[in-house]
Order: sequence, then structure tokens, then C-alpha cells
Amino acid sequence: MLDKVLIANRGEIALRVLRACHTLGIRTVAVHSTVDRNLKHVGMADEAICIGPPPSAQSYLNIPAIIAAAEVTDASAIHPGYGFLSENADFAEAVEQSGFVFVGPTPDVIRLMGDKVEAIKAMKAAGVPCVPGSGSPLDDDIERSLRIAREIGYPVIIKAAGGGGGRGMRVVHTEAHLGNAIATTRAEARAAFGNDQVYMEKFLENPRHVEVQVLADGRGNAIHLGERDCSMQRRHQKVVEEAPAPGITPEQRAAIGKVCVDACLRIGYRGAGTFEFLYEDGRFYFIEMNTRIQVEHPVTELITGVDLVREQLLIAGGEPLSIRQQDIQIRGHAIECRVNAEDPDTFMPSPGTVKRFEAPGGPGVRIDTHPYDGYRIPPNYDSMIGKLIVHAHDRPTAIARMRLALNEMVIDGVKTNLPLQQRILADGGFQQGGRNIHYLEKRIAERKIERDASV
Ligand code: MV4
Repeated sequence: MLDKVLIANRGEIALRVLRACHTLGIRTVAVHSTVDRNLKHVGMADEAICIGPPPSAQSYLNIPAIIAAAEVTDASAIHPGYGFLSENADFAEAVEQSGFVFVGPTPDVIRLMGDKVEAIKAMKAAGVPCVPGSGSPLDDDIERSLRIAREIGYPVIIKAAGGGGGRGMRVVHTEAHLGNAIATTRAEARAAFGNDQVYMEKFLENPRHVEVQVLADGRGNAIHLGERDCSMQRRHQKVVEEAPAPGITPEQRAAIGKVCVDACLRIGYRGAGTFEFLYEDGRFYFIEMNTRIQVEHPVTELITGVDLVREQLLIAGGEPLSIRQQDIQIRGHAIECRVNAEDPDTFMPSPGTVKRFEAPGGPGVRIDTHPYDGYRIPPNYDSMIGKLIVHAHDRPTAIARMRLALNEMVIDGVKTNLPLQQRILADGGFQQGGRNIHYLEKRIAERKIERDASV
């Protein structure tokens, strides 16, 4: 078992990891930037160390500073949370080479999944259904690319192998635009990721984003914990997530879950992971794998009763998985609303001092968040300050519960997206369920036109 874990993150996920550690009797080390010395989890940790100035590049992304903090506190492991260094294979490698346990997969698996072309190749070989595509990087022979596109059929999408999460992509509708799109995506990819490899896929026009949660111990045991629907997003930022995904049958869940479990065993996966799929016309198409704990993990926790962060720590401590697939039951429905300090209409970040913070409560209401009265939200990091998550026996009851909880929540002093979340939960399309990845942005654009016309 691990005896001391350094938490290489901030905000709500740092607090979430700290709580999981304390559940297991593991001591904690918080590392923080100068502006973050008053974070809630920093006060709760057994030890705290300042690792640098506010800019992430000099603190939460500063590998030598984090390793040094683990050394001086004699930590046994490092939990990276999400974002920051969580999917950085070089960091995982540095952690291991310095003699600490990295709470996550092996560096080579992180590296494999970071290269989207190699990830798709590995998944295809493991029997995971993928989007029809080039299967390998595109070369500079435009005739060859034109042939591939003709075979796949337009529209196609050009993606950067080093991208992911919506960075470095371009949709092509006709032959005339293919050469330019490849060249531009390649140039952007070289500048952004230092990797100019690009690949091609059939562009699915109206898919949903459905992802499968897995846990694997790296010793021959793996399970899936069902899926989440994360289609309510704006500019590749998820806004509302839910589990299970509306309309997915138990048979579909078992089938795609088994595909993911088999793939985990094939690639030697260890830890918590997420298979991202596009879901269209009743079929799943793999696009990427995330090798970290995700922001939206609580909806899976609520419908399965499994503490995913606790499981991450147990796996990192060398324990074999104690949960078998037949132990996993999907119970009821869970919804998560991300709470951002931003203008609900313009989406501009709104840092500043939280004058009053009141968390909602009651049966089936969970809040993963860290601000308190007087907390100052710094301008240096992501605007997400927490998540409101509800669980109920069915989806309509979960929606009703979320609407009451959103109403009950008070955050004074900064602008928040709570009004946007209220509108989404009140929306007829959302209430029906199963909307695609473009739905929210369309509704936001429609509302903006109405607002602009009324002034
Ligand atoms: C796609 C796609 C349509 N067809 N790939 C965007 C994020 C990255 N993870 C992959 N993305 C997409 N890949 C094919 N072949 C549409 C998207 C996409 C998207 C995917 C998931 C959630 C939101 C999205 C918003 C726009 C585009």
C-alpha cells in the first residue's frame, strides 16, 4: 500500500484526490503555486510545498520542481489528477525513474495513446471499432491522399496525430480543398505539437460523444463501468455529462464494454482509463483513449457505487482489482453540471473574489468543488471551479433534482455559468435526451440571435 501521495494538481480534483487518500489512510502532500497557498486542499494536506509562481509552466507543469517536492517530503507516489502533466509520458517516466509510483498507466502506454495514429492502430488490432480512415499518417503524395478520401467518401476530417481533444482538426467537403487542408493542418500541428503527422477519417456529421470507463490492474484483470454521454459541449469543453447514455441498451453496453476490457488486456493497460467513441446510427467508432481520471468521473461513481480515485490508488499500490465485472450494476441515472467562473452569455472568464458560497444539498446531490467565502479565484488557470452532480432512480428525476440544486446554489462575487446550466436543464431537447455534439452550440447561437434582435 502507498503511504504518502503527492498531489500534482490544484482545485477540485486535488481535493478529490486528497479525500480518496485519506479514505485509505494515505498521507498527502499538496504542491501549489504562490497564488494557490490558500486552496482548501492545501490546508487539509499533511504537508504542503510551494513549487513556483502562478503561471502553470513554472509550477503545475514544472517537472523538476514537482519531483524535488516528492523527494524532500519522501512521498511514495504522485497522483497527476487531470490536465497539467496527467497525460505527459515524459513526466510519468521521470516520476518512475526517480523511484516514485506514478498513479496511472505505464509511460509507454501514455505515449502510445498520445500518438493518435498509433493509438488507433493498436485499438484496431485489438478489435475496437474505429472510424473508417487512412489507418496511417498521410504522406506528401496528394494523389494518394485523394485516393484515400475517395475511398472513404467525403466529407473527411484531417487530424493531427499529436492533437486530440479537438485541437488540430480540419473538415474537408470536396476534393478541391483536400491538399490545402492537409498542408494547413500539418503546419499547425508542427507548430503546436512539434509533430507534423496528420491522418484522415470519415467525418461523422451528427454523432454523439459516448465514452466508456475502464479500470485495469496491469496484472490481467480489467473491468468496464459503463458509459457516459458527454455530447453537451461548447468549443470542445464539456458542459453537462451524464451516465448512463440515453438510449444505450444493456446489451450494447455489455458488448462495447467487453471490447474495451479486451483491448485493455491486450495493450497491458493499468489504472483508470476512458475510451472515447463517436456514436452514430447505433454504432460506436473509437476516436481516442484518455489515460487519466476525467473531470466527469463522478457520474460513473454515482451509478456504479465505485470510488474510482480510491481504485486508482489501490492499483498504484500494487493491489489486484477487487471488483469483478459481475459486481458492477448500473443503478439509476446521474448528471453532472460543470460550474465555471465565466459570463453565462459571452463565456469570458470571470476571476475574482467569491463573496458568498452556498453549496446545495439533499438526497442524491453531490458537489465536488473547493471555493469558500472570501476565496479569490486566480486568473491563471481554468475557469472550472467545481461540479454539481446528482443521482436519482431515473433520468427525469435526476433532471428535476439538478434543477432544484442549481437553484439552491449561491456563488456571489464572480459571474458563473449557473444561468446557462439552468437553461440547458430546462431545454426540451436536452430533456428528451440523446442530442448530438452540435446541439448545445446551435442552441447558444439561436439564443444569441434572439438576444441581439431584442436590443
Ligand atoms: C470527429 C468528428 C467527426 N468525425 N471525428 C473533436 C474532439 C476530438 N476528441 C475528436 N473530435 C471530433 N472528431 C470524425 N471522424 C467530430 C469531432 C467533434 C467532437 C467530438 C466529440 C465531442 C465534441 C465534438 C465537437 C466537434 C467535433
